Formats: sequence, C-alpha cells, structure tokens
Amino acid sequence: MFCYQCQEASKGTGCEISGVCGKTPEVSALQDLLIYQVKGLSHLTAALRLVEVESLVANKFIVESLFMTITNANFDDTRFVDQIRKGLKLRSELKVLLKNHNLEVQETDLLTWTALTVQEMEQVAQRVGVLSTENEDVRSLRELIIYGLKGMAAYLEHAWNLGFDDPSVYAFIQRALVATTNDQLSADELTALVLETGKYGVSVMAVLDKANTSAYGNPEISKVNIGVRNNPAILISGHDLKDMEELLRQTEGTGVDVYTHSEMLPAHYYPAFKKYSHFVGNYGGAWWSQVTDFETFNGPVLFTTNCIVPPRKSATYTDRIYTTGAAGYPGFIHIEEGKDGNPKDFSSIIEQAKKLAAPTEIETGEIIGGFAHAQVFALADKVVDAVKSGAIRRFFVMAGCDGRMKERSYYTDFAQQLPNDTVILTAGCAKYRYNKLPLGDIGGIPRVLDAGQCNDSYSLAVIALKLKEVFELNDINDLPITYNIAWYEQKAVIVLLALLHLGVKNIHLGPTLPVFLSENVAKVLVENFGIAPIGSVEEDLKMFLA
Ligand code: SF4
Ligand code: SF3
Repeated sequence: MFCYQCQEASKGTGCEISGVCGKTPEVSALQDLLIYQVKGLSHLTAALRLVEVESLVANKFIVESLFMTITNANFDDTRFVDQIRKGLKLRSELKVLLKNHNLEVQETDLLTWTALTVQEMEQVAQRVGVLSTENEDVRSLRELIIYGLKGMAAYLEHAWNLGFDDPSVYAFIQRALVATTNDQLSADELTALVLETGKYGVSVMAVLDKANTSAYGNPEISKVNIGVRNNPAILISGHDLKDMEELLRQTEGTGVDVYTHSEMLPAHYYPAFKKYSHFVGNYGGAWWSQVTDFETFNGPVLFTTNCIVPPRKSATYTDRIYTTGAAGYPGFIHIEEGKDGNPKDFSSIIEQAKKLAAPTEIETGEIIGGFAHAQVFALADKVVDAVKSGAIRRFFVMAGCDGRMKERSYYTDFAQQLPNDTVILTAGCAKYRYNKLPLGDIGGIPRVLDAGQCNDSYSLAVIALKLKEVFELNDINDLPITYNIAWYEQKAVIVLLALLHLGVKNIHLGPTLPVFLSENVAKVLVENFGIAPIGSVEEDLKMFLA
C-alpha cells in the first residue's frame, strides 16, 4: 500500500505497511481501485456531457465514492467491494448510453479493466495507486487535486441530503478527475486546475451553507452544556445535519437523550434543533478522544461521517457503534438509506439506548459558539467599533482539524499566549485545543468565535470579505487577520484551496506541511501564496504581532 493523503502519513513520507489511521493494506488497495474507477467513469460522463446527457446516478456514485475514501471515514472492505462492483455495472450502462448516442471514447485500461473477486481487485489496484504516477511533481499536483475533490465531495453530499445541489460542481469534479489521467497536461496546467478546485470549493461550501441555513436557520450565539443528565442517551458524531435532524425527531418522547461528539457540536447553534428538549449537550472532545469518550458515554454512538478511530482491543463499546452514509467499519452496524423516500430508520439504535446506562459525567460547564456569518453580521457594529478603537488588535483564524499528535499542543499554547486584545475565529474540530479555556471576552465579544464545522470555514471567509468592504480595503490581506490553520484530512485541503482562491495569502499551516506536496509544488505555494509552516509559539507570536 501507499497512502500519504493525511497529516499522519507515516515517517513523514507515507503509510506503506498499514495506515497510522488504522487503514489496512486491503482497504487501501480497494480505495485506490475505487478512485481509479471514478476516473474512468468520469471519462464516460464527460463524453456524455458533450451531447448534454447527464447521468445523475454517475454523479452520485462518483461523489459518494470520493467521500468514502476520506481519511477515517470507512474501514470496511466489504463496502468498498460492493461499491466497486456497482461501479463496474454503472460503467457498462454508461457505455450503452454512449453507443446509443453514437459516441466513442478510447478504450484504455481505465475503461476495460475488470475484477469481480477481492483478489482480482487487489491485483488491479497494484498498478493504479498513487505511485503509478512516476513524476513526483505531477503526482503531487494530481493528488492535491484529488484530495481537494474528496473534501468537496463530502460537503456536496451533505448539501445533497438536504435537497441542495450545484450541477456545475459535478461537471467540474468529473473534468478534474479526467485531467488527473492526462499525461499531456503541463505542471502549469495542473497548477491552474488546483486553483480552480479551490474556486469550486467555495461554491460547494456556499451551497452547503445555504442548505444548512435554509433547513435549520442561521446559527446563533449559543451556550452548549458539556455535562450530562441522568437518562439513557445516544451520541452522534460526524458532520451530517440531516442525520442529526432525523435522530432528534425519532428519539423525541422516547426518554432517550441525544448528545453531540466532536464535529457535531455546532448542531447546537441551529435554531431548528434548539426546540428539542432532549438535545442535551456535547460530550467529550475532538474525534481522536473517542477511544475514551465512548467508553464512559455508555450508550450507542452514531457516526454520520469521518472521523472513526479503530477501537482498541480492550474497547468495551464496539457492540454499540453504528455508521451511516459514507462511514463504515467492520463489525459496526450500518444504517442504510431509507427506502422509497422514507427517512433512515434509527429505531434499532434507540431500542439499544433504552437498555443502557446514562452517560458518566466527565466534565461540567459550557462552550459558547454560533458565530457564523449571519450572527457576526448582526454584531458587526460592535466588532467594527472594537477594531477602530483598538480594543481588538488582530483576529487569528485558527480553523481546521484537531489530531492526536502531541505537537498539536502548539495550538493550545498559542491560544493561551495570544494577547488579550486579540480574537480567535475558528471552525472545524481544531477548536477543541482551546474552546474550553477561560479566554474571556472583549467588551462582550468572546475571544473565541466559533463559526461551526470545518465546512463553516466558508463563514469565516464571508466575514473577512465583509470586513474588507466595511474598512474599504482593496485587498483581503490588508485586514488585521492572521491565518494559523491546523489540518488533518482532505476536508482541510479543500478549505485551504478555497482560501487560496479567495486571495488569502501567508497562511501558516501545521502541525506539519502536507507530505504530498513535492518540493517543487511546495515552492510554488510558498512563492505565490506565502504558505508557511508553523514554528515555535513564541517566534510565531512575535512575527504575527510585529
Ligand atoms: Fe496513512 Fe493518513 Fe493514508 Fe491513513 S489516511 S493510510 S494515516 S496517510
Ligand atoms: Fe475534524 Fe475529522 Fe478535520 Fe471536520 S472531524 S474537521 S479532522
């Protein structure tokens, strides 16, 4: 196997024996093959598009497949085998469609390989993985595009689940996948495609923002309880708000409470979910703390997306973990899509919860959040006055991901050592490094403004653009905002590319730079965008505040 798509890539080069994340070589091979398959399918859909034929089934399949291969989303080999078989069937159907329109595409290996057994799939995977692109820079650019597409696919699927969509994004995803198979493209052309990926990243996050806020209202300032009550309960993790809504609806009146874990915390900021009195609070920390949080939670857990950590051998919770959507893990129960337009059926989770103990309290108190764009705009006068008077000297965008690497204590130290006249803007699970610290407020404006999930980084960009307008600046980089972003998986990649597309420069990225950036590609990003690694807290603070 070879995989270097996330921040934990082994030895700073890539995972070759098994994934640090827990991905097995078998699953890694199946994921490689699935990515190869969606590239092939994209050749067919691109050809069909020339005669204005759109395959909704292919659109959905490609997005779902990309999403399934995101770090920590799905470890279940049987789900990948099923998906690849579905893809082969879809490929045949698309070929018939092409024939019916008298269209031809060149029948290369991309379109002719077959593999029905797992062994055959693993054999094909051997020749199509990441390392099959020999030139290091071309490989780096291709993978950067693919990782951006994976993040984009995740966000698109959440929007889709709420009935929102942007057809231009499917066309782009498929065009970009085809481009990653084109040996004629120059490094410059691929670099341009990387930036275009960022452009569509902004579109997708805008669509998801519209989907979430149309369905559930605009996030508003909220205090979220981090203690527990004495009822049996279900913990919901991941990013899918449609699943969140369904779980709340189906648990109402059953005596079972609902708590959020990790990236689902921001669900508490939406007006539509506040009406549920059994929606109690947030339990535990960021994704990687699940190995202890799930032990003490005592009740069932529902994963709606990444990030799953393979349970330790000693784990006592494995018989009460459920997955849905793109998420999967061998041995966890998977909740399928509802049939005939019916919602997903969470009754088995609810029945199990009723028989289990209430969560054990691990902390008490509150987290404040809900500072997405509409809420910040409502406070705009106050914020602008604070900047003008000097009460707020600088904003620090500390969005992105958290992770288990001990170097990530940098972010806690950084937040703690920031001067009192600075404000942190955050989104994503990165916030767990400092969202329980008593950092206080500036004239009533909390010093940590949490916009929401990683996709709500879009809100932070909208806020920056608004400030640029208010302060009548020509360049977004003239604002008193420093970007010190933590990354882990591919959603952070699309967020980063989106920020680059919006013209944001000098982003600091940590705890380490992506190893999938070759030296030359990293150089392009440094020279054109000022991307830089983090240093020590003291040095960085000195530089940012100079
Ligand atoms: Fe390694 Fe990350 Fe790939 Fe997992 S996703 S195999 S940890 S690089
Ligand atoms: Fe977190 Fe996985 Fe990236 Fe959504 S849940 S930000 S790491």
